[in-house]
Amino acid sequence: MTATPNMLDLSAYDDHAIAVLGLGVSGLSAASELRRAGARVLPWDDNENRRNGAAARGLTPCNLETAEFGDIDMLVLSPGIPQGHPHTHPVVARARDAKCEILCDIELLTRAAPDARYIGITGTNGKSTTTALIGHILSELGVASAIGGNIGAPALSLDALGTDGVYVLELSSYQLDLLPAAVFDVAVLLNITPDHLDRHGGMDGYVAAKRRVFDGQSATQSAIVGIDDTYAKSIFSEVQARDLAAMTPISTRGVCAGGIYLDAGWIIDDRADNAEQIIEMRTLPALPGDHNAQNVATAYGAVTAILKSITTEIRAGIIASIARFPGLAHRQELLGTKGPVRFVNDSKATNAEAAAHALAAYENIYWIAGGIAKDGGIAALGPFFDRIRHAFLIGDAAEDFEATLKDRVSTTRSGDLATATQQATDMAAGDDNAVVLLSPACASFDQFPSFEARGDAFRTAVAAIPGFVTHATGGAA
Ligand code: UMA
Repeated sequence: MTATPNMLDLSAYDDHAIAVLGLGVSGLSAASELRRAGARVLPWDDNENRRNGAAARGLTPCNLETAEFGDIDMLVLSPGIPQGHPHTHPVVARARDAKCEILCDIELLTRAAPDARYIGITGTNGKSTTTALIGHILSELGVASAIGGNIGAPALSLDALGTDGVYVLELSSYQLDLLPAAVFDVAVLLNITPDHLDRHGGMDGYVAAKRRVFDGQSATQSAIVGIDDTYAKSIFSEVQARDLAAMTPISTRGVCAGGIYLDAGWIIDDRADNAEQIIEMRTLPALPGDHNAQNVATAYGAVTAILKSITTEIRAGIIASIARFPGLAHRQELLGTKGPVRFVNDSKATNAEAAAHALAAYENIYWIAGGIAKDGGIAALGPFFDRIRHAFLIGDAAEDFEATLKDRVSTTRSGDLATATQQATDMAAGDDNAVVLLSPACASFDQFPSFEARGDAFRTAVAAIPGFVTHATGGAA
């Protein structure tokens, strides 16, 4: 079957037998697109509802636990399916025994569009914001581009971009383990802290997966690496030993010779050894905090690395575009203001570690928190308690959080989000520099179907406050 202009050309897989295990977001998209291209797709999911959903789309399930892998060309594996730790999925074991290639949808994208250019972004934190920011800048510069991968849009759902197009792909450690041949023109590692350790058999496995973003790079590709943690810094040293086109260190801890860094509130570009001031972080209300300085410095580095030449006008365009970036919905999203009081939606903060970023980014915080707490609750947030003027507690965790905050932060058990929002607004009124912050440090499922629904409910509640003014650029995902 021939591809229409905007569709990826997967015709190379015409009549190939392709097993697809996992029929969630990425698997269903891959199975549908491969079938459209003429492949003989063998779709399977351990969840019967997912199988039925696929069947309703004309994808007839095939039990891969009994299929003959000797006759199958490749296995497209969903990233969430284990292939070593904490166990190996039996279908993966069968595919390996038959020497059947195992990969994910992102690898197929790179094979289907070999002439496009690719920016791959990984790291423990900040991947989504950096991916979205790079995509935003490229789009405002008029560069044909698309963002996808772990951020949400599955790789094979992206448009065909042509030779000069740029795919900006957020890569999880799971996906990096499923990219046998993909090489990124610009490979980005933001940072590494312990995460997903059960899936990688410990820290060494997790770091090894992250390192894969640089696999296959040579003299025509470049790398950008945050050097503020020991794991990423050590990878920087390893990759530096290769002869890449460019190698840029990123730091938010002051001067970083030859790199891009945060110093005295400014992002500085020292790649040409001239310490040029690029953008002042306080002019970016949608990107508060040092972690966002890392994201901005990295995005600036990635965009300037992928473009063929940077004129003064293009540089100015990049800087203006960063200033216009609205931020990601539900991630420290500035919703708007009422007088001097800012309202920030950080509903994505479903655990204490995520909430710590927001609490570190503001002072005079009127904090709305609670829901279903994770192990350890909010004990780890102690260093930020002095920034909290009052806590408005909702959901199942209210009692436990009140006990943790006792003697250090005054609290109100608000019960639900609408009540908490009203109470926080009333109390914050007249406090210059106040922030009403929804950063729950909890899952949402006791009161909402998802963190997105919780953030949307907060958006609705603040929009109804008399005198509330929506942030000019805020709100886009
Ligand atoms: N399944 C099985 N057997 C198993 C395990 C799962 O059949 O043993 C099936 C499930 O029943 C389900 C499907 O596999 O139907 C789920 O596949 P998946 O978990 O790989 O998820 P997708 O729905 O395909 O979404 C994936 C990413 N999910 C994961 O990596 C876990 C999404 O990242 C990504 O946005 C999407 O592809 C599009 O590219 C989400 C994520 O949570 C946001 N990522 C993790 C993170 O950010 O920490 C890594």
